[in-house]
Amino acid sequence: MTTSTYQPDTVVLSALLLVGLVLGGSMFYVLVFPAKPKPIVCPSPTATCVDIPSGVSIDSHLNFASSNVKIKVGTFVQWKNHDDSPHTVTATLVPSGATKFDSGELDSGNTFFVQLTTPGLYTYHCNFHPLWMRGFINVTL
Ligand SMILES: [Cu+2]
Repeated sequence: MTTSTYQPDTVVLSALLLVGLVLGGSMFYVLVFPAKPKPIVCPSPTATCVDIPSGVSIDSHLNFASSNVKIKVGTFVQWKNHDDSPHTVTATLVPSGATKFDSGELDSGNTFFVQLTTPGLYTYHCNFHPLWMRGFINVTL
């Protein structure tokens, strides 16, 4: 006859159970409440607003307004689509070391923003109307 010398320690088991619950709980929280980008206030000292004006999809005399902005490095630019057609804000040229941005399809009434942390000249256009929807951002130190 043998007797098992292995006696599960209830304290250890409870601790493991607790750790499991905490890890599982935080995973649940992360999955159910994913981090959302903080909304920005525009206009503000740190955010420049650019409008996508109504009618720009059919009127080639219109453009991003303003299509040429100068901002301080580390601040934001926010675009808002006031048109009833979708547009995009798609970087075409960025300073070396900077990441190209692309809003994807920006539907009517929606906004898109970027924070530019590399100084230099950025150019962008709308993928749907690249012939007349072109903009510049000059990011200064
Ligand atoms: Cu467009």
